[in-house]
Amino acid sequence: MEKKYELPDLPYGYKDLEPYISEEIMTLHHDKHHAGYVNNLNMAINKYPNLFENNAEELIKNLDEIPEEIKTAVKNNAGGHVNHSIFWKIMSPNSGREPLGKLAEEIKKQFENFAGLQQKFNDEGAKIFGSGWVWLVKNKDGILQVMSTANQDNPISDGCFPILGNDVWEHAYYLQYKNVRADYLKAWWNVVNWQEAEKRFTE
Ligand code: MN3
Repeated sequence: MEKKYELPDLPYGYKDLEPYISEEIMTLHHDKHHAGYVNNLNMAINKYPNLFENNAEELIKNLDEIPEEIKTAVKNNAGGHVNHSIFWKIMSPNSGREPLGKLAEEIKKQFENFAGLQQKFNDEGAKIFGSGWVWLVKNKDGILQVMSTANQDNPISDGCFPILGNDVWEHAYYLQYKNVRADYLKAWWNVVNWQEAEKRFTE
């Protein structure tokens, strides 16, 4: 079987985000969950190998062009691959703890201050029923906005560009935070990679 899509390495060690995200969670999350999305995506696309020309972002931007037989598999697994590839990069053991540069200015403009963004983002993340993601995106008009998506959907399917995203599937936090998703959402800010966020915002 051709294997076009590949699991990226974590840009830091499995235990480097402790105490906020445990080594056990990071290991399972990357090596089992993300790897599963990549494998399932390769299996689906292998039925229509001409689609291997598309990177995973292109697949989920153009779901209308995916054959019906594999559309759901592509939506879920290309979405899972894209979402997690972003997620690992926008976290870091050297967080900086505060937004930087142009992004920091824009956060002030849209949310009054950093705390305003955190509040809105955490509320949105807490509200998600079942599995999904909470995002800070640049919307179609270039304005910062907090939004959520269900399952492995990504804002780029709605024409928005994700700056930050937090995974609120139970596999992302349950082993450490149990049912208290709100504590995970709060702790997560300690590992946000603000340099990467600024890069995404200005690119
Ligand atoms: Mn996940």
